[in-house]
Amino acid sequence: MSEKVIMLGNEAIARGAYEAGVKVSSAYPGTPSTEISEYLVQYKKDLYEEWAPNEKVATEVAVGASLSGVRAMACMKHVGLNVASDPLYSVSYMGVNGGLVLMVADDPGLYSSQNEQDTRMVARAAQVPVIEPSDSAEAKDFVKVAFELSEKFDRPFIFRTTTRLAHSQGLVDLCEREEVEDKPYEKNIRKNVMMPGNAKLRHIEIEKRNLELAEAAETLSINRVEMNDTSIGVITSGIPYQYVKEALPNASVLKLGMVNPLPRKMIEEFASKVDTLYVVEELDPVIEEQVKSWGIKVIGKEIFTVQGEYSANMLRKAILKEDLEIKAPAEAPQRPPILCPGCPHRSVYYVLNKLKMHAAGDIGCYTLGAVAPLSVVDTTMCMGSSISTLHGMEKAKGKEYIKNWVAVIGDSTFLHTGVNSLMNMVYNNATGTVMILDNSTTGMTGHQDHAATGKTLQGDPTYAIDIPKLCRAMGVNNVIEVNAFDIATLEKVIKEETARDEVSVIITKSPCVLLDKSKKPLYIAHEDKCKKCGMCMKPGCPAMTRNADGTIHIDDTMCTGCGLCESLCKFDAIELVKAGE
Ligand SMILES: Cc1ncc(C[n+]2csc(CCOP(=O)(O)OP(=O)(O)O)c2C)c(N)n1
Repeated sequence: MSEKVIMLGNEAIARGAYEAGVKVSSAYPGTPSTEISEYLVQYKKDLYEEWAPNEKVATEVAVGASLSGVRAMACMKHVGLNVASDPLYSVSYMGVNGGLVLMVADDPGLYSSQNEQDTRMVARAAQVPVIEPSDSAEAKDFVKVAFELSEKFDRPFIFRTTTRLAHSQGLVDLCEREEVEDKPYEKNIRKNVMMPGNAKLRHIEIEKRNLELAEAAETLSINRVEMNDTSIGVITSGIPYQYVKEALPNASVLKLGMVNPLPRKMIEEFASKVDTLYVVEELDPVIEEQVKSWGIKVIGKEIFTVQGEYSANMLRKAILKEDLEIKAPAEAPQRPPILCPGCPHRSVYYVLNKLKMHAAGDIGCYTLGAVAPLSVVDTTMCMGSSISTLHGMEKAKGKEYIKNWVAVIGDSTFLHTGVNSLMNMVYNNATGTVMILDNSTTGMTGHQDHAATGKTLQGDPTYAIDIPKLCRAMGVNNVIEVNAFDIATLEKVIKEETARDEVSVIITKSPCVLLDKSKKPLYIAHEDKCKKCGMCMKPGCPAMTRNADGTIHIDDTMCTGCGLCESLCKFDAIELVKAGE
């Protein structure tokens, strides 16, 4: 008998992969995709899963596993697919042996991303088919469909989700794992060695396969028509399908489970049966533009936005012209992001701020060094970019120009793509100071291990890459390690290193405060000794507030006992009253 359970979208994808007989999964964390890999760990008896240093590596690992004959996958967020786009475009030509699926999560509404790009656009450019579920049940079941189609049509597939699906729950019907037999490895140089002569032929081949897949899309059960009242017809897919069903329960709907390639005949037929046709898709007009290119009259982005998430109310307003005040889908009180109390990044930024330094920033918790009162981070673009941005400035303006600049990068981000940029600095005789804010984890995405933490995704101990040694091995002569909370030493070292005419790396090593589960030290502020000078407030710790008379109060429910405020108080008004355990 089947078992029904409630699952998060990402949990359902992991379950789907297990049931589909996947044998290898490689991933790099990225909200909202991260939990797929974390849920996969429960199946480690049957399935190998790992964190790779970045998405390109993860994709190539999955390609290797597929070539060897097993079902394999790689997981990432939408911007991760950009990092993986080099293998993506080529494996699109190569095709697969064992089924190959990339799980890619988009983030309409930018809950936790640096841009709002639409993976379906990338997939179209790379000519990779895309499957998109609308709820947890489909998230699980469609994974199997993706693997079957991948093998049948010899194409890698993208399995696209969005934040709303990845992080909402739904009922799922559990099935047994399908034991998929490994396919024999076949040496096939024409298919798998992408040099021009072979790639030319493969391009012809995949154009053919795309047509075959588009033909098959006409009868795929995951593309379905729900015929109802014919005055309004809607073509939709993914999470927007749920909004359509809620706002327009009587409308006719063409629900697409495969969004690339599209079933043209099915769409034409559906269009011919309804009076007014809409395409409801979040982000880019991917379906809409294709449908319009076939001469079909359809309403889309003329009335719907290309930004953010949709909602049922938004559709009611746009289509039914109901007079509604549209609120954001989840209307929580505004809470700007802020570094946690006790975060080791705060003291680093405090010192940089004091020294009036600029930072070329990167992506991670430490991006919050851009926020007042620290306001040190001047740029943030994409993972690994801090070091190369600083390098570009130096090459443009000379070494004196960057003497009041540093690059700041986290440990996970350094291993992701920062390493290459540091290599570039050394190779090109650069000057400049790189600060690696090493908190021993991938903090921003929820504490995933990485190549320098000494633990694998499966929980096994492993060699921890030694970041200082790695920097020295690349030829950086000045590698200095400092405790992030030792602000006096930090100040001295930053002054010394930024004055050099060589590359230097300062590694501030202090674990993320949320990793430490021990009892915290307790500090109190003595109102009678407080001179209201505000020095202790400069780092912007959220555990510190001013009383009505201007003296300081430490909220002991928030304080983690890092001691930064105590080290800044010249009047002994802040006292350690109980040591940590
Ligand atoms: C290409 C890409 N992949 C993944 C992410 C998601 N992501 C944002 S920051 C980050 C790493 C943060 O870890 P670390 O550099 O160690 O800094 P911390 O947050 O711990 O301070 C990740 C994986 C992303 N934004 N871009």
